[in-house]
Amino acid sequence: MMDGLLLLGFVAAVSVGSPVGRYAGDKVLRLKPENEQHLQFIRNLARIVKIDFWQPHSAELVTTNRSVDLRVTADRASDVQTGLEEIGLKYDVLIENVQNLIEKQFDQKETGSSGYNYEKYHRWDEIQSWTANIADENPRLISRFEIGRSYEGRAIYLLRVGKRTGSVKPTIFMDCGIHAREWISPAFCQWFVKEAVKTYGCNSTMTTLLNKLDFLVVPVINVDGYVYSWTKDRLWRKTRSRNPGSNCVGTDPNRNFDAKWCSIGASRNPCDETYCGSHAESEKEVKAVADIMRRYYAIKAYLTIHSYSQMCLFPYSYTYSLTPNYKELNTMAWNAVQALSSLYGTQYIYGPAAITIYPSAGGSDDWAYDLGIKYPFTFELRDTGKCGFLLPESQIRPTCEETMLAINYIATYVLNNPY
Ligand code: 9B3
Ligand code: ZN
Ligand code: ZN
Ligand code: ZN
Repeated sequence: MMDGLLLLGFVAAVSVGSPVGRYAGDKVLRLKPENEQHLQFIRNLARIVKIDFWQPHSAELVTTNRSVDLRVTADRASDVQTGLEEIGLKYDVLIENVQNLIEKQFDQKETGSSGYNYEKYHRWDEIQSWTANIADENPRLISRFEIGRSYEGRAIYLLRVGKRTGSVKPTIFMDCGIHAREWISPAFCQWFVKEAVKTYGCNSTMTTLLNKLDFLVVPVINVDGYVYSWTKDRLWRKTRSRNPGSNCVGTDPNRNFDAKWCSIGASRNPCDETYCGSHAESEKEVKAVADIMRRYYAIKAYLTIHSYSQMCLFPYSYTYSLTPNYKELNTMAWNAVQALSSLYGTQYIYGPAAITIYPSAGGSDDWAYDLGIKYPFTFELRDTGKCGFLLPESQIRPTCEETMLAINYIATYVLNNPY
């Protein structure tokens, strides 16, 4: 049997048509390649059929003994499954029908007047008004700034959260929504700000943190992508900037930072999910965040929230080399995941990103570290693939509650270890 070639007969087709039902019948499979033949099969698949890698994010990063999550379109699913079975490539079906899972999340009705519902995913216009309202209602703790505009002209907001003391405080920068489809991420940034204002003055940890530190929170960096994930394509990852000479849209903002830009684990092809852009910081959204971080001297820790995989990652991604403070970062990550799991037992893995998830350049955490911020962490929140990016709203609360423990641990560490 000519393994891998049996799919050659397929016509590569990009799914077009209305957003409604775009993913009807699509499956997410978790493949477990064990040998070179299996890898070859997956690479061929990527070439011939339009498949969407969920983890890792591109075909080149596929290796043996590491599982690969990918979405196959409905029309190809059974052929792909047959192919996998023929070459003995073991797999699980993580999601039977992607569209069904998507629709569950769009169906929910607003709860109405009882205030903002932090246990739902929200559209950008709602999040935007939320940033204004929470700042207006908590003037002693929160100020809102517009740090730039997206490619399509939307404002990118930064909330400064912390008791005003009149002097510069050690600061923790946290961003959410770099990747459009990772909806739990903006939900977490909102949860964090809500918890801060709700528990300030009652909870002693939060009170100390907000008295002595400032948090700079960007609830959604990639606003255009986020809007697009609500209106056109729930599984959109990148920005929405146009690429001259190509019909493909968008750059991966987490490959666009100026950290050994595009040297590994990123693509020069605008049609790929990990396209690194035309140059470092080509994306206005990335530039806006990088400019703030360059200007703001007091940033001691950088936290960036993604999903999914349940991981706490730290630099480097662009090299297998360890940072000089590797031991300290590793201990912090260990403690952070301990704290997180203490609530519901959710297990996280942790370590330098290159070995823990995959090597890739242009990421925000590596860039922050090289800028001189000693404590940068990427969190990949729930789950481990059962729903992936389509994490149900019922998991927003537990995910955010447990993640708060990890963030509070890191913030307390930063407070107690000045530099
Ligand atoms: C990727 C990079 Cl480049 C980094 N420096 N840190 C974490 C990651 C993983 C995320 C990504 O952008 O692929 C997970 Se969605
Ligand atoms: Zn809403
Ligand atoms: Zn991400
Ligand atoms: Zn991710």
